[in-house]
Amino acid sequence: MDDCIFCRIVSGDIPSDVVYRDEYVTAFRDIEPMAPAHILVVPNEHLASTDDLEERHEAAMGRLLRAASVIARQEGISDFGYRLTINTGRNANQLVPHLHLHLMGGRQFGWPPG
Ligand code: DGP
Repeated sequence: MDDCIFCRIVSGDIPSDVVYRDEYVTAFRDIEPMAPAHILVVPNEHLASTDDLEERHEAAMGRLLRAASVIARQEGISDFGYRLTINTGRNANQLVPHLHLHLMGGRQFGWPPG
């Protein structure tokens, strides 16, 4: 999608700090980090949110989670733990309408989330 910022990052049209890429997903550092490590993992195919998921996306979604685990090790945040978050829609404050998994680590998080 030409007007989707994350599609343009996936295609390399917009520069970003990419930390992982494969045939299903791309991961890059969040431009407004909320933790010492804050990475977004996105499907290469445009999907607005988890609300658009169909059976054919299961492989990509499996890879999304596995990539997060690989990147967490790569970033050295696995031992102390990390948070994975997907915001879907208005009540969850989803700002970018291209499904993305936040991988955050390097500090203690609170629970419940705000
Ligand atoms: P969400 O609220 O879940 O939709 O989070 C969107 C995140 O995307 C937010 O943490 C900031 C990040 N973001 C927005 N635009 C850009 C961008 O152009 N580049 C990068 N690297 N991150 C972006």
